Amino acid sequence: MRLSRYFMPTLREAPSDAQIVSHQLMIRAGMIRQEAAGIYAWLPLGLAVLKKIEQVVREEMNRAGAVEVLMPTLQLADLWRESGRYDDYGEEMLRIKDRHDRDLLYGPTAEEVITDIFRSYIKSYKDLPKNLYNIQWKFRDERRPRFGVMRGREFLMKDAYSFDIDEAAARRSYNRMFLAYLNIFARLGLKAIPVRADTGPIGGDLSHEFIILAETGESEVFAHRDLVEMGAPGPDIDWDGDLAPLVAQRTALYAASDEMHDAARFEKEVPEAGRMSARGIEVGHIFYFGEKYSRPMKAFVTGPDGKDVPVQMGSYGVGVSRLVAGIIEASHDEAGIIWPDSVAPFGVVVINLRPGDAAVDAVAEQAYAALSGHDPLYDDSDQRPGAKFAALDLVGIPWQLIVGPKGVADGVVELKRRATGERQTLPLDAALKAITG
Ligand code: 5CA
Repeated sequence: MRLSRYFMPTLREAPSDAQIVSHQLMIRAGMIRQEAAGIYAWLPLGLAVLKKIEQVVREEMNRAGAVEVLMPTLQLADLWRESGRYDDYGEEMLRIKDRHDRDLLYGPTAEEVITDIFRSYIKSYKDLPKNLYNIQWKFRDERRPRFGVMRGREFLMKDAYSFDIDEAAARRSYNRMFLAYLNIFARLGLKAIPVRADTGPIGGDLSHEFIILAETGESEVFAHRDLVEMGAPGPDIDWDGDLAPLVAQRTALYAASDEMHDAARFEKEVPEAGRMSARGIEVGHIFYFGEKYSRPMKAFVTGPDGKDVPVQMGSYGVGVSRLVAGIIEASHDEAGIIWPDSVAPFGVVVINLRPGDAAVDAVAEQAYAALSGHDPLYDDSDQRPGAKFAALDLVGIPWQLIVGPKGVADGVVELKRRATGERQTLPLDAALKAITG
């Protein structure tokens, strides 16, 4: 992509209502634009990151055996009347009437819709287990939308739903998601702590939140330090095997969000040096709630003994748009964003310091072409070098390959790694090799 044709409206100053660093940087980098309170347009750079995160989430869900669907944003109120949640959900639900005076709503989550889909097709234990997910916009009319896309009203969520014949099988599905979540967050360069959590309006008796540490987070977590240091299980585990030990290894160590925190237990179970309390951002939340929706909505399956039983369900959410902000909170410096390679909007930017100079143009174009497999941005704009460097540090592309007249005369370019600030002067071939590995 040539910067001269792209749309990357960077700003020198953040608006005064942007209180946290991710919100400030997302606005300054030209990633999002607020259209109404808690409702954002995603500009090209923001959209590129959002799509990358979405893809990481999708790959890890598929690996864990989940299957993608796409449900509508608008849902029938009648489905929510069946589950009993239509009235309970309260003012966070955006209620809409169509031209026939039918009650619709903009989905804040999709347990009812997926249960309706499930019950229309699946009648036997032989077709279980199933895990269906979608990555779709949700709307919650939050009382206090704030911090940009961190707490929006319209936001992108990955929501998965598991269906099993009995509780033991449902726990296996829960464990699969628990471990898949750790892998997702690790691939995004994040350290996520699974903590016991309250189930709120989703319901159920077993639930974990996944929290990444950040001072600006809205949640408070209390945890054993060893859990924070424990790595993700990695992709190569046996997804159909017994995952309980891997989960138990992690759930054995104390970790709780503020609503579930038990100070006495914390002090008893965790030696003083191992106690950690910190603020964090909830980026995922998983629930096991059994029959809460299947019983009232009559999603029954026939078991091996010929008896019909309500299917056992769980649901599993990831805040995809929130993660864009969460990653920035975890990875930035005074100059701007530092994207992990896995979600960077571009892999590399080729910076032409003197567009119009035939020799410099030739080298820059050659570099741009050679990097075509690495999502390159080509800064061919005629801004002064200082302004280019400031804007490109701000948007956080992992590699900067700088082509200027002096270097070209000497047969070299400059290569800068955004994360460390490390710079090297080297021949173009060597620079390309460093980037492409
Ligand atoms: N049905 C379940 C799981 S699919 C559910 O809705 N869970 S949830 O309410 O915890 O939301 C899942 C994730 O969406 C949260 O962990 C959070 O990361 C994200 N999320 C929730 N509300 C917002 C919001 N207002 N803005 C941005 N992200 C949000």
